[in-house]
Amino acid sequence: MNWIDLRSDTVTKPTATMRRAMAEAEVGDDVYGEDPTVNRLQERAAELFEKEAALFVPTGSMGNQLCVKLHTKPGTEVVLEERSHIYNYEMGGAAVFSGVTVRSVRGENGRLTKDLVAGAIHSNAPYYVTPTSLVALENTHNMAGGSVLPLQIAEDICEYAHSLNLPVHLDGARIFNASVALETTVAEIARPFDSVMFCLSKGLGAPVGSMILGKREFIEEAKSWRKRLGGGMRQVGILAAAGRLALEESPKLLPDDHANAKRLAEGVAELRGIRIDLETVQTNIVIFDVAETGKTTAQISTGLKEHGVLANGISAHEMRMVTHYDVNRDGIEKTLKVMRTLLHN
Ligand code: TLP
Repeated sequence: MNWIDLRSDTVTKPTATMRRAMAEAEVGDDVYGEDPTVNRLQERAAELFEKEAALFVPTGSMGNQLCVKLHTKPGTEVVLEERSHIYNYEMGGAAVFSGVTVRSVRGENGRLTKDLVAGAIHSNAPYYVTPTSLVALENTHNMAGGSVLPLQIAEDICEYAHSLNLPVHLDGARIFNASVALETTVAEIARPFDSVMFCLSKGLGAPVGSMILGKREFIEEAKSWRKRLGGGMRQVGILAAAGRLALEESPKLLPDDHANAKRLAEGVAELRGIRIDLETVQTNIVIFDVAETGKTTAQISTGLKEHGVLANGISAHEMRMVTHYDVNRDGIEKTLKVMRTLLHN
């Protein structure tokens, strides 16, 4: 079946051009630093993000966890948003690899502010209070519906944290979506942060891979930790070749994904029993509440699947649909038609 797969933008398949580039990639042993395709990707990412250096890593989770590890010491605390990926979907990695605890704060639409962060930070507190070692933000915020963190808010948080000598990490898994929505460059979004992680393998369509960016020394140390965790890869230029195309070509396609998400959101907003705040749909993620439809998300997922549409619940009453280049406008209209049938609208 030709599925309309809205479970995530991680399901995107590499394009024909990516596959060709992968087949033809010039490769070497990247543990020796000898893979020219990986080296070019890292140099290009650093240039694009205006950071000193970049490192190709297998996954976004590993990228985030490497940054948490390098910024913190065991027995300290990371301040982050309650629904953030680092906290909820990295399997306690921060506790396991870095020995840190987490202080989570709820931000409206996933947005932390300087005041919220300031209220959560322990700095210059008595010795028996768990000290904060890191602030971590997420832009776009996945579980807050792909919402965007405005530049000024990020800047204020970073300035405040830096005034206390605390580093700030950005989980920018979907930073290119943020850059489209904010109409600015990824370098501008990344500017106040000490480290940034972004994914090549989500809406940008590469089959595998994420990158972290920061100061040269930080990235050198990250390379050692990547190896220690078993992430030292060999002829990985095969993947970096797809990553390079994802980086250069795919951002141009993201506005279509955002327009499709908007259409999808407007369509579901018309259905009886569905609650959605259209203002929050700013990028490629649509989250809506089905509590008043009389159906659970599991029932809706099953119903959709019977009609060729894949979408997951993120709780008993909230569904998430993510648009990407493998679903076109017809797929969105078909999804809405199936939703109307399922909910008897
Ligand atoms: N997100 C996945 C799931 O893990 C939830 C998805 O389908 O959206 N940061 C953010 C903000 C993410 O959304 C994700 C993946 C990651 C990090 C981790 O990336 P990977 O899956 O490459 O480890």
